[in-house]
Amino acid sequence: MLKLLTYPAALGEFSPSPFCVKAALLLQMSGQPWQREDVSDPRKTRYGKLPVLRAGPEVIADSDNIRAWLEAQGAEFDPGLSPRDKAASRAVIRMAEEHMYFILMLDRWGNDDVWPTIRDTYFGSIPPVVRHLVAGGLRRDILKGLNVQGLGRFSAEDRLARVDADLVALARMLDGQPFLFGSRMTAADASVGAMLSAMRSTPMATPLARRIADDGVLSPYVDRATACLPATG
Ligand SMILES: N[C@@H](CCC(=O)N[C@@H](CS)C(=O)NCC(=O)O)C(=O)O
Repeated sequence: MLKLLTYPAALGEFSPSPFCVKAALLLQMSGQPWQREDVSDPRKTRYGKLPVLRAGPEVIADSDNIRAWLEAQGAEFDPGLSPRDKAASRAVIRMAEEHMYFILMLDRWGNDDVWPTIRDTYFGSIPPVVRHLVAGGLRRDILKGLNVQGLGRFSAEDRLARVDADLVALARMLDGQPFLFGSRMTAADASVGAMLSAMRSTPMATPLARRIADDGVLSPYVDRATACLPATG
């Protein structure tokens, strides 16, 4: 049985990590039986990150590698898509994972109002004094990385304006159809649905979370894209 190593369920999500949610969606779409295995500390994994898939003796780290592995086993995530649509799918996936993701990180780790909830949710198993030290150090490292990436230098308002253009583009792509490329869920929906779902679940109803929750196209889309996931209990 395939095992998905994922961060535990939190914030009402299968996992607070959009990449773990993406991997879970790809597994569901592949039709292969799988189970979750909750991991809180990713440091011993190949890239020090989650998700990781265990398939017998094989260990596949990184959600894109998990996708490639499932495809090598016969899964088809984009059936019927033209070469042009497949190219657009690749671009949309990168927009979600390499732009929207950093906006999400800043909404969670860079917002002083949200941070205490994130800290106590992600690191709740660590006793309070150590938790504050460990989580605070990690937060500093993450914010340093986001500063180098560049979006960390934007104000919250400027970030929201920047990501709003992505959200408008996604809503236009969805225009009148259930999923990004038509009536069937494809690989792009696993990435984009997971990212929007994570953004919508950020506690304290940040302006970004509200922006998605209140969007008459995007919010029902998130529900559709994540509907096949096992209940978080
Ligand atoms: N490119 C990776 C990204 C995975 C990723 O960034 N995972 C984050 C959680 S959303 C993580 O485990 N971060 C731990 C760390 O950086 O220390 C993928 O697609 O799987």
